[in-house]
Amino acid sequence: MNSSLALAGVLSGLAAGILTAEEPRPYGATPNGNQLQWHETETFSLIHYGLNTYTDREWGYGEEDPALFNPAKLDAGQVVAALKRGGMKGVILVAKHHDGFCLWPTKTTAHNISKSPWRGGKGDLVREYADAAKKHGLRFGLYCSPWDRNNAAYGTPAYLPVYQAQLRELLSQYGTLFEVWFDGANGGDGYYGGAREKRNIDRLTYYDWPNTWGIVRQLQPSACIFGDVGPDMRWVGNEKGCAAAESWATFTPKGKTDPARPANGDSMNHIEGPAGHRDGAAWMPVECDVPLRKGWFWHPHEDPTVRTPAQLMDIYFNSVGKGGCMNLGVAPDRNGLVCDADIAALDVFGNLLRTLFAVNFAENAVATASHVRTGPTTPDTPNPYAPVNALDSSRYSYWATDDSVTNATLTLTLPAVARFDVVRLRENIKLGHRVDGFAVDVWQDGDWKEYAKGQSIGACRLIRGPKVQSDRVRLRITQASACPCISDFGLFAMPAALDQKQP
Ligand code: FUL
Repeated sequence: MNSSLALAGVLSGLAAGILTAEEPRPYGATPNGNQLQWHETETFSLIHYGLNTYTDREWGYGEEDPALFNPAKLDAGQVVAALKRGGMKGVILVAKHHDGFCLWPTKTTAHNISKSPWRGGKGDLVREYADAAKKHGLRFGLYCSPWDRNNAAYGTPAYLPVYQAQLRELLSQYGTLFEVWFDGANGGDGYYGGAREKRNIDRLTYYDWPNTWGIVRQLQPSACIFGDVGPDMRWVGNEKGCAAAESWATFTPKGKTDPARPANGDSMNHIEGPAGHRDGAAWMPVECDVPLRKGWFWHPHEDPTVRTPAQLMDIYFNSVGKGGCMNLGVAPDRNGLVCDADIAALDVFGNLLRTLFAVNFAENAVATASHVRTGPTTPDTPNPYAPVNALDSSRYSYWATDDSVTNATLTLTLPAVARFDVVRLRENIKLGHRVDGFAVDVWQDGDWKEYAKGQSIGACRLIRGPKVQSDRVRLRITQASACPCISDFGLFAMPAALDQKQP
């Protein structure tokens, strides 16, 4: 639109007293650009692999011999390709777990991969994963455990510079990272250079989180930082990958000693992680981590514990479907490869996901709404808040109402009768969590029947109900803190293989 037309529109709107053509103001905390990209990533994997894989432990003591690490067939490409087929869009490698063994040739400690026989002591597993992720188009992230049961200095002030130097190496040598993971397990017994004792640290102060996080901000400005209580994403508070029935991306972390100054590990209220806080102070969405098998590391007898594709789908609905991300732990075996049992589960799950979202029955629907935000009124300018915006694939184009309207309906008339059992809703989260209550109705036997209802929508709300057949559906916004800005109203059918299985 040229500027004189725009001005004319503004003036005529003013004259009519109805002008709300400007974008709705954001409500409450909103995501930054890194967090938006994180939301779009939705599914990624956390890779645990190292000396524990060979000692059959979950938490190595820190005294393990690097000579144990010599996988002849290791192939990061095989792992990353399996993740990709399994529907994962990112991979986070545990570069150092609590046992302190570094999977890259660090200068900070001798307890690293160069002391192993693998690749003649010239190997760099972080490099191989970074390269494989790039090749297969997955985003890459790293986890470097703050707790280090090998390091003699752990528990004294001399350890922090070592840890920070490890982070600097990892954050400057392996390309762009989308996420840096700070684990909450900290302090306890360990080898500690031969001392073999218990060392406790003050979780609030020991790691100097403001400056340690500052290293990430400086070296990887586009990475999100994960910790128990932020700063960018919060832990879901369980290792089942399961957020609360109503989950909010907003959260107000509380510090133990100073509620106004939370710090990682000082996770007084991580118990509130599954639900978050409506109107929480920060946009700190929920990351739902869960291992594919019982343990995070591979163990010889845990094949029977591999989660079934149906269970993985439940996890997806309880994480991505609650506005968070699903972080699925995958553990390469002693060959450094994803084993057959895990491949089978990942392959089926990935296919189910692709099948589920292959057809959106709402795509070519006619969308009408009880209220539509007043937009520019020139004939050649489509209203940017039109109902049809809830049907395209953009997360940021949206249907909105005028500021004063917080109860409204969006009705879809489908091109044909469809049989569906999954509804997907999204708000344009650039404008915050606005909706507090909604219902979905389906037109059946000449009347509207309530199909589902809930409170939170946010980045993504997936609802799985009984199979119904209809050509008309309706979203009712029953309560909102600011005018609704709905970017998606989609309808899908669960693949036949999962038809009978309700979460
Ligand atoms: C936990 C760790 O203690 C586990 O070993 C694993 O790394 C998991 C992802 O986080 O806190």
